[in-house]
Amino acid sequence: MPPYTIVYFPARGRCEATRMLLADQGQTWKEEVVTLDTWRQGPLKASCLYGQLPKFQDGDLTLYQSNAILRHLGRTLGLYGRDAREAAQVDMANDGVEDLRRRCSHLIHHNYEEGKAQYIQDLPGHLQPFETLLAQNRGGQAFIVGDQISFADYNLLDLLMNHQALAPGCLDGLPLLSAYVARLSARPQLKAFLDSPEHVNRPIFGSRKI
Ligand code: GTS
Repeated sequence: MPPYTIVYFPARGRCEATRMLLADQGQTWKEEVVTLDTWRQGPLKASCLYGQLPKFQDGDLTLYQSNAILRHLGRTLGLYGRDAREAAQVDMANDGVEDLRRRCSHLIHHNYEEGKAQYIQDLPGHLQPFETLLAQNRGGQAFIVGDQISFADYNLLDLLMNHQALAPGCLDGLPLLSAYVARLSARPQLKAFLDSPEHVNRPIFGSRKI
């Protein structure tokens, strides 16, 4: 039995970065897919610490909050920078990912038809900080921080791929980010996961707008 279990809705959402991390690190995990019907019945929601999913289990450790899950895996699998300085930079990058993820999620769930054009117009400004971070680290040829992959890379990669689905060409003016997406998604174990029906057939958002 794998030690990890992901309990989540049938979507990539806030779990695909965790899945990408686990797959790339050669880990296996169990999925417990929660349908909206089951969720609306109430008991599972009531049992969740913040009344939300994802829920994640690592053996007898139960975690909620997607970024806490990523950080836990970062600590335990050696994906949190080389030292305290890099760990702080990994946190900074990941918090930036979270800000844009929330912005995107708000668009999808609350303002899609009216807000999409403006969102796409503003997008380069929201992606530029990540291009800047790459430029500051080994000329953009490595990872978001340092010379080893971190949990923030998987989170950023997921966010960027989602935006490529929402706004094809959104990375065209951002050469380091474009190369970064191509380089990371070609990592053999990650590529195998990204090519798998499990990933391909899972919608980015449950509402299937993208
Ligand atoms: N901060 C939380 C995290 O990062 O895990 C947010 C979790 C969250 O918003 N979960 C949503 C949820 O459980 C689903 S999704 O936004 O990840 O798609 N919604 C159902 C509910 O009843 O709130």
